[in-house]
Amino acid sequence: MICNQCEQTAKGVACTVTGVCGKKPEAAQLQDLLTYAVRGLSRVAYTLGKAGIREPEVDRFAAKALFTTLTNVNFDPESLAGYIRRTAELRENLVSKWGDQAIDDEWDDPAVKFVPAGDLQGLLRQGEGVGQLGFTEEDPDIRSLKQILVYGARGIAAYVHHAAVLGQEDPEVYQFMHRALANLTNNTLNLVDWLNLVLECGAVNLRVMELLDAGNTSTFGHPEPTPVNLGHIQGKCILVSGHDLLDLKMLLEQTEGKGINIYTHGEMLPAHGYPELKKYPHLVGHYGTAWQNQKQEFSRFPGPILMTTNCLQEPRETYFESIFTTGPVAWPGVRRVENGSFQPVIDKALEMPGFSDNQEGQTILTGFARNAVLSVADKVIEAVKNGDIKHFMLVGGCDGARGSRGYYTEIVEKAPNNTVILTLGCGKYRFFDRELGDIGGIPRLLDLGQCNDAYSAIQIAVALATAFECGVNDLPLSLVLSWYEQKAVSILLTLLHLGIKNIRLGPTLPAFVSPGVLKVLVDNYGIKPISTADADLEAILKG
Ligand code: SF4
Ligand code: SF3
Repeated sequence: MICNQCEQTAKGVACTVTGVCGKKPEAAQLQDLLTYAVRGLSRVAYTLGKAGIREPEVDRFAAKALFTTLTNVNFDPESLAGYIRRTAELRENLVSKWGDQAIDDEWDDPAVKFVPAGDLQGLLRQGEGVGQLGFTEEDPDIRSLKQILVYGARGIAAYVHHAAVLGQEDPEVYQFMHRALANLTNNTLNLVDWLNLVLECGAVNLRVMELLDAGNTSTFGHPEPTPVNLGHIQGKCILVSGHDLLDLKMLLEQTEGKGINIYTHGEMLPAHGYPELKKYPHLVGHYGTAWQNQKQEFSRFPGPILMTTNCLQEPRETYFESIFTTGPVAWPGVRRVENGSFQPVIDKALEMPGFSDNQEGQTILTGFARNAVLSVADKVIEAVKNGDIKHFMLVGGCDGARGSRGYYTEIVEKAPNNTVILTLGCGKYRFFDRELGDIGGIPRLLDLGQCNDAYSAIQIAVALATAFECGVNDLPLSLVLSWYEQKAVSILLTLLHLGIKNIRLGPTLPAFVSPGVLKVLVDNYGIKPISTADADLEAILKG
């Protein structure tokens, strides 16, 4: 196997024997084969799309299939084999329905004729044969750009799926997804074409984030600043992790009046700020600090755990029994919740002990999405003008296992009192419970939400730039980002598409960015790796 798509890749180069994430070679081969099969499907869908022919079922399935290839989402060979077969079937359906219109001869792609083997062993052999997309390309920079595009498209696919379940879709987004994959075998593209395609991926992701924002706010209302308790109360309980707010809403409805308390974990924390979710009195608090302590915290939680998407390590045996997954998340032996019926999770909660006592916990704040922040924009602008706020730092992105992620804790702790820290994503668990006080009533630590809420952060930056009559790059705002998996790649591409400069990125740089491509990013965007918290803070504050 060869996989290099995430931040924790072995030796900073590639996982070759087994994944640092726990992905076995079998799952890796099947994910490669699935991506190959989706490429074939996309080649056909792209051709039809150019003629104005769209098949929403194909579009949605392609996005979900790509989503399953993200880090930590699907390690289940049987599940992956099912996706592979369905992908080929959908492609064949398109070809038989639309005939000649489904195939153009602009360039060939053998994936268009891919026939899945009849059994798992056969699929594994096919997976080995196709290798990972982009690795066969000889030019290291084009290879790198192809990989960035595939990983960016995977990130887009995840956000597309989240937006689609909330009824927000745009055919143009699907068409780009198909075009991106279809072009992987187009040999007429040169380095500049590839660079443009990668930046376009960022532009399309901005549209997806906008759709997701519309889906979240129209379904759950605009987040409001909300205190969240980190303790627990006596009684039966369920822990919900991941990004899917609709799953949480359905679970809250189905547990109403059953004496079961619901706690958020990881990327679910911002759920507490949404009016249509916080109205449930049995959404009682937040438990756990994500990555570093996940194993211990999950083993100790006295109720079932619902994983609605990734951003977490695969389940370890100690708490295996109490885990349930939804959506595209599938791990071998772990039970899945299908069709929005959470009864198996509820039954498990009633069977497990629950918390035996009340524990008063610290209170933290969430819910500072664009509406909440912009409603006090006057106050913020005033504080900047009179010098009470000297600098904003967006310290956001992903969490992960690497010890050097302590940098993010340190830079937040050491930031002077006249700085405001904006955060989003699961990287906030490195500092989310720090008490940083406020500046004239404006909290110094503002939680904008999930990585899914990057649109909110962009809107806030754009509004500040408008207020100060300058560009976003001229604001007293620095971006200090942490990445882990492919959704972060798509967000980074969005920031580059917007022309955002001088981003600090860590804890390590992506293994799939070649020296040549890195040089382009450094020369044109001033992107830089994080160094030490002290040195970076000094440079940031010097401005
Ligand atoms: Fe390795 Fe990351 Fe790929 Fe897992 S997803 S196999 S850790 S590069
Ligand atoms: Fe990053 Fe997945 Fe959590 Fe969702 S993109 S923040 S790890």
